[in-house]
Amino acid sequence: MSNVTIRNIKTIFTEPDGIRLVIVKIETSEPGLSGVGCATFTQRPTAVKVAIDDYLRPLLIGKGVDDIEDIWQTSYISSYWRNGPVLNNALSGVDQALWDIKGKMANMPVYDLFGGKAREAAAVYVHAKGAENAQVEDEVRSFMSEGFHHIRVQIETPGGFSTYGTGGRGSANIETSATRSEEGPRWITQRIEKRDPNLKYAHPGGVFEPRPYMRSALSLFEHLRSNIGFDLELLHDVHERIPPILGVWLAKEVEQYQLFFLEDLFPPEDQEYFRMVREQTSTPIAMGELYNNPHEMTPMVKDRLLDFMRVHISQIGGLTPARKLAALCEAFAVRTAWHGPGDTSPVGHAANLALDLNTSNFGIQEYSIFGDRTREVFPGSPDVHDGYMWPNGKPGLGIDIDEDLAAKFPFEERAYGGAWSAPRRADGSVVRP
Ligand code: GCO
Ligand code: MG
Repeated sequence: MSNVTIRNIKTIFTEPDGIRLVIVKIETSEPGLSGVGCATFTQRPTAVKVAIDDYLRPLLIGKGVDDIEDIWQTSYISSYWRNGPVLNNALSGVDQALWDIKGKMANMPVYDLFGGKAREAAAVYVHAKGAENAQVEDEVRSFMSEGFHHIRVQIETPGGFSTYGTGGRGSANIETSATRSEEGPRWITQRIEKRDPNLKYAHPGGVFEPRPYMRSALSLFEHLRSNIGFDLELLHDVHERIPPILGVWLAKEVEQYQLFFLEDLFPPEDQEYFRMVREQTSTPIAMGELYNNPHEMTPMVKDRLLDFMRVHISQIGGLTPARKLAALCEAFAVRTAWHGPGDTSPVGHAANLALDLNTSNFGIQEYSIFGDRTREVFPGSPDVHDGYMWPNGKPGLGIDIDEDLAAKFPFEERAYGGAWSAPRRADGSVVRP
């Protein structure tokens, strides 16, 4: 038992490459001993800062750093109501920073604290996208030439539809229903707002129609399998946008393309539909990035309704709960595939990696290529090459933040505070993101 205590808890905002990141830094009573953690909820960063500064900080200042479990449980119930995205991210920042400190005090990487490496490095998947099948094929081939073997593929739905994961045109060019695409129903919605070119938006919004999207996705898989073959793992994210029964159909249709996994076929609210998918197809299912609450996860795991757990570790409160979730998943042969998009900071990726290296039921790690400035702000950012994320062997999480440099990249102004702008059906009704 050390007598090292928490002297200060700082919440740091930085946006080096266009994505708002939230980092917690814990400074201790031991000079020079500090830890960092990811609390990035990029759609609500200021709310997370308030949860840390006004609630967790006064609760934890002066506490010993050793008993992470007690600090986690104390913080978890401190708001009485719990399992929400804001407090969970705040808690995650503190939790990851305490594991970082414990690793430094033990002079070993966090994965060694967890019981050591089950593998040398973590296989990752990267994102290929485009407006045409051939364009996606080019991106896939360039990633393959760099050694990546697992590639997520997303294609823009022709006709100006909004499509997830392509950074596509979406609503920017929607004037009136006259501009409708050739496909799908007539666009009657007037609810697509014109976008202010001087403002940043978290998400394009726009018009989404299930059938045109599904046709373009299936045509992409057919194209890639015919042109590149089956010696490549393909992944795809439906992003929970289609009516559930169509999801059941899609899961069957894609079986012939042997995807590594099909992600977010349904929103958490409709996850009972996975029972139908299980009864009718063996397409590997990935789910979980939208989970905050154990009640959402446990039934899916115990009934083996998914194959890959895609939780965003900071959205459930950090490494302490994620380790337990990984163990629960192991008992039911569910593999981990922790969420790792651009709105997971490099600290969050280092935390993902600590678990990926130690967990026997590791499946794959999502990787969103860090920008150069982001790498500079976060010395020790995990190294990725030959299709794997590699540990640097340093104590703790092996990463830090350059606070002076981070301060040079303050958050940029965004429409609606950076809220996710809703895609809509042609009739104007809201589509889940
Ligand atoms: C993914 C996700 C992300 C989310 C984003 C939300 O699979 O990587 O779907 O792209 O949409 O993290 O902020
Ligand atoms: Mg996703």
